Amino acid sequence: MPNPFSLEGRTAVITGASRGLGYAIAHALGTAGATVAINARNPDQIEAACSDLARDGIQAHALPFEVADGAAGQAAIDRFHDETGRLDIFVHNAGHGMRVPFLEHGFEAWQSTLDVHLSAGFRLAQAAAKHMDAAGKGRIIFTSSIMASTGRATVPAYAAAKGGLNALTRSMATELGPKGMTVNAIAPGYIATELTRDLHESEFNAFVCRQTPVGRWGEPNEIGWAALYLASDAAAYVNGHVLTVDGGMTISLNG
Ligand code: GCO
Repeated sequence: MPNPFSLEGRTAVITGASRGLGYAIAHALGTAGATVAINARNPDQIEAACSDLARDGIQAHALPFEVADGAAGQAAIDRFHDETGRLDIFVHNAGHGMRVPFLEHGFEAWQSTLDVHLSAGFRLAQAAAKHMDAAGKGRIIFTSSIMASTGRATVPAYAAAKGGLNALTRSMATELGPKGMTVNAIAPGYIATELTRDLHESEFNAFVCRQTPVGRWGEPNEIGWAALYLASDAAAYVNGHVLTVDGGMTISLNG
C-alpha cells in the first residue's frame, strides 16, 4: 500500500511562508515530497526561506506578492501552475496580529485585517480551486485560530476574520467536495513564533502553560504536521473540518 502521507510529485502554494507557521507548513509539505511555492511580501525573506528549504532537500519556488493584492496573487498562482503543470495544495496562512481594545480599534485596522486574513483567503483559494477543478482534485487549507471560537480582549478584527475563515471552509467544502477537493482549516493555539514572542516573554506565558493541559506552548512544526495530514491522501475523507491544535487549551477549565 502506498504511503498515504507522501506528497511526492505534488505541488503546493503556501502564503505567508517565509517564517513562522507558514514556513513550518511549507517545510512539512516539502519533507513529504511536495514542490512548494513560498509566498511573502519580502523577496529577501523568501529567498532566505527557499535557501533553508533547499538545504533540507526541498524544492522551493519564490512567489512574492502582497496577498491583499488579489490580481497579483491570482497571476502568481496561475504562473506557478503553468510553470509546474499542476497545483495540488493551496494553504492560506498569511496574516498579521494586531492587539487593540475594541473601543480604540480603528476601522482601517479592522478592514486591513479582514482583507489579509479573510478576503485574500477567498480570492486566492478561488484562483487555486479553478485549477484544482480542472484536475478534478485538490486540497485547500486555511490557517484559522482558536480566537475564532473563544473570546479574548484586543483581537476583535483578527477573531472575526478567523471566524469567517471557518465559515468559508464549510461553505467551500460543501461546493468543492463533489469536484474532488477537500477544504479544511487549522486552528492553532499558542505557538511560539515571532508573532507571539511578546506574549511568550510576558506573564502571559505562565497563563498559557497553566491553561493548556499539555503544559506548554506549541511548536510551529506541530502545525506543519497537521497541515501535512490535511494535505495528504490520508485525510481524503476529512472535509469542512477545523482541526484545533492547541494542546487541549480550549476544551479545559483547569487554568
Ligand atoms: C493573541 C495571539 C493569538 C495567537 C493565535 C492563537 O493575541 O492572543 O496573538 O492571536 O497568535 O492566533 O491561535
